Amino acid sequence: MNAQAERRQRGGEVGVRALEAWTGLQEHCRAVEPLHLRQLFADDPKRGERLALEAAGLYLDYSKNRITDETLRLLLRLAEQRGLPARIEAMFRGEHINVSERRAVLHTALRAPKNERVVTDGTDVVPEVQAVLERMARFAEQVRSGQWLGHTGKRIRNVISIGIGGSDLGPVMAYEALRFYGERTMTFRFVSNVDGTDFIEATRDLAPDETLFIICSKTFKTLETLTNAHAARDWSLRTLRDERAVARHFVAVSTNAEGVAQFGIDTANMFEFWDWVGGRYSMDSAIGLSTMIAIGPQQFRDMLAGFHAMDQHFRTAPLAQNMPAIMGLLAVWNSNFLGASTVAVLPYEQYLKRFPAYLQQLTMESNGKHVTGGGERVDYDTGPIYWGEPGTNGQHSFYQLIHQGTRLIPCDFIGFCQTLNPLGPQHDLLIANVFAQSEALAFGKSEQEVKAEGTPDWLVPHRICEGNRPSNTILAERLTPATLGTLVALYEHSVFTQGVMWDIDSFDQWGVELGKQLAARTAPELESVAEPKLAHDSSTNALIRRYRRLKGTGAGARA
Ligand code: G6Q
Repeated sequence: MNAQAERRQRGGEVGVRALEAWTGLQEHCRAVEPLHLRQLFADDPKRGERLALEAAGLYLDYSKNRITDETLRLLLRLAEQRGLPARIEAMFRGEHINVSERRAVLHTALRAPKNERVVTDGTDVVPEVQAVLERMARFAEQVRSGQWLGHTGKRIRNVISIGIGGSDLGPVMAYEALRFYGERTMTFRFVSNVDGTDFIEATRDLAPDETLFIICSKTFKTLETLTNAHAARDWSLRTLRDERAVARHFVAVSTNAEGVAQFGIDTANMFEFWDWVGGRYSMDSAIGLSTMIAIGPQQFRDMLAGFHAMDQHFRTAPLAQNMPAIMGLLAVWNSNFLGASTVAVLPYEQYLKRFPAYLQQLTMESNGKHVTGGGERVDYDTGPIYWGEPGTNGQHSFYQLIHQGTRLIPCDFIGFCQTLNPLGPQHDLLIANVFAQSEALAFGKSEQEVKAEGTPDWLVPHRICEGNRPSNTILAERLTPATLGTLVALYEHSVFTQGVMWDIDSFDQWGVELGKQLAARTAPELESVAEPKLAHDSSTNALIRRYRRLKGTGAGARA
């Protein structure tokens, strides 16, 4: 029997749930559950201003959460008992906080100013980071200015970034988010899926002699990326008909120089990053090369400065005024104490249309864990499910369930005070919807109000909105490269805070690794001409046989 099971048998809780702050929150939750946000706001006319924070240009209104001052006190106590300040320092100082991979977690060094020292394993990593940034900048300028020519002497007009997961979602999201600032004379596309459609559709209208591929892969071993990279090479060489063309049309971003060379890309055309940068934390490393080509080196630096501003705030602000810490603690409250199993992220900004998808990886790959850092099975829920869509579109579909369904779904509303594309009354209408939605979710529509509108009795229950549905509202002045950096860093550190509360390793991803291995075993069974000997479960065996038969290679295919 392991230590955890033994303790359970003795009737004791383990780890996190045994903390006095955790049990205090459980107890306190019973007092909060009957409280309605209507009452909480009525009792404290200043609540909306009091429960709000400003940091690095972002404003967070968290007053529409189902909390009291006592909730906050207990959550902050939990953060203290879980040692959050020391954990923050350990991360920034390059300690090996990614325990299962025995690595430092230093995405914060990617945006540290030139004069800062960040030492891990005896090396100051800032000079290396800056050197790569400078190489990226030189290359990006050459491509943008037309100095970097393709094999036939034509300028590069198209950039296709090939990668998947952490080597794709950040660049796609950032490209879309910063499109307003991007080079409009160039075309940027992203290929991630091993489904051939992704590659074919991304390239069908492009000329190979004007197209640059950036192959992004930390390991340079990922099946999808390498398969797409080979397809790209074939596509280029079919037209360019000269191996030497690879040097002008392919660059790589990786930690694996050997793998890059083996693929046939000159390592002089490789932009490096390091094992202490996790895939989902890498959009501000060389993985962001496509972003830098799109918006230019200076604006990329502005984005890094935005990240850094939030890093500084997270590292130095007292917990009670610490925006990522508060957001992370509220997420723990909503999920572990109020029982919410999902969070909706609702950006009211069309340019952030890929932000929810980006956050899904950041949050769910980081905190979708079932054991503690020490390897014990947790006996509480960890990372909730993140999802979302840009507003106002979602209002005409899934918001119904948020307003009147039986499940509690905390929402993060994100809005900007200035639009990048003024058009009549549209921006005011957009933002009016942010405020109206969070208001309606919090306060609802009571029976009395519904009746006062002359609603017939039989219809009243259908029209009642109970309210008391929690939300955060994040407001910024304007979407800029810096704001984007600040916003991403806010979520990164909120995720970290949650991981610390749950005592899990937010920086490994063994589930993803399993997926990578399984496909590698099954692919040859689908491809082989000879009938393979299948040793899977009966469901998988039957699916494989059916697929082989219908694709025309399996037993009886021609029968
Ligand atoms: C991210 C994960 C995962 C990874 C991809 C791509 O944190 O580790 O999404 O980014 O599997 O891996 P490579 O960059 O090694 O190709």
